[in-house]
Amino acid sequence: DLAEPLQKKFCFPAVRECCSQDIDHILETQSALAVDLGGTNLRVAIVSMKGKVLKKFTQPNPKTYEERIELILSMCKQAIAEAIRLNCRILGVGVSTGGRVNPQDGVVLDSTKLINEWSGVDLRAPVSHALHLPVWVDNDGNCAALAEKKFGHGKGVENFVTVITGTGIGGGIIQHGELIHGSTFCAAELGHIQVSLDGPECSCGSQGCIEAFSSGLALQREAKRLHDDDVLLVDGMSVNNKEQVSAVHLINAAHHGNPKAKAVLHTAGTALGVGIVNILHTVNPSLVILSGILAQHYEGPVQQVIGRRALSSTRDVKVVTSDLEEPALLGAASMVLDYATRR
Ligand code: BMX
Ligand code: MG
Ligand code: CA
Ligand code: ZN
Repeated sequence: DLAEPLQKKFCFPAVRECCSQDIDHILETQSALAVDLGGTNLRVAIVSMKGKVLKKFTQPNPKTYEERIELILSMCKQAIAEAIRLNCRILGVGVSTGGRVNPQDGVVLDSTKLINEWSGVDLRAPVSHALHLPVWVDNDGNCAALAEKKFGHGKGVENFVTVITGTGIGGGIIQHGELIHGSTFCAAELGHIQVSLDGPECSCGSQGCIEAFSSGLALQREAKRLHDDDVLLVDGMSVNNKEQVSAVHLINAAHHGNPKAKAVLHTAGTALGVGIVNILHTVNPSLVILSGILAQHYEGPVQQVIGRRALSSTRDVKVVTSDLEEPALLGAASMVLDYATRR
């Protein structure tokens, strides 16, 4: 064996196999910047290869294009400084955003009024120019599906759907292991599945969408309505002056036995369930993953509606609540991590 005498002669360290500790180290230090633009917040995070959120920054999503771009860049710069401090190597930036996105071009095509001044926006160019990093962009619900596929209940599942409830309702569809984007990048806008011919107005301009019945904003609207009529709060509940009435108050009131709040939640759960039955009859997934703040409250009602209304061939579908803390952010990161480590 020639290696050993040569090593001694030239004093170079023994070439050793990459051990599991090295791999752990790489998985911890190779990271992505993830950005999530929602109806309420703008979030930027450092996400490791293993899907750990190492650091997260949150601000309200600004109302104008200029302020929003400026804040994205300044928060990313702050995150990059933090990444250097944490000894993380940033491989690129993944952006998850509400609205229809052309991921090939990194452009937001159009948006509902949940995000103002956010149509025909090239996100890739300004972000990559300012940060000197490659940039990937997709719709937030689609990103949530990517996160479930890489880190969550969707691992190894060929056909599944995810529905994420936040300010609005986002969706993502994995068919044969891949996201579907559709002919004009508007596939899987699951929040705008319509379950009523009239029904409440939606932020998209239509009415009767599941987002108008079951989103955080919809529940807040109903909570405010009940509060204005003085029938929201029951014994043991209060809303102080500074705090806004929100979906959380509605859920609390329902748990405290308020029949009006219970009725609102029942309608919300049924609307979502009917919407999901329509999804089952369109793409026939084997798994539906619910995520976001309201997922736990909706799991039972959705299963009940499926039991009563879905065609029998689709009824074996599993409905689960996500165990990921931040699906949209993790999915944004996964676009970077999957690409950057492709061989
Ligand atoms: C809206 C729509 C979707 C998005 C969903 C969830 C816009 C700006 N948004 O239906 O594209 O997936 O909201 O968004 O058109 P969030 O605000 O709840 O995160
Ligand atoms: Mg969101
Ligand atoms: Ca989507
Ligand atoms: Zn709508």
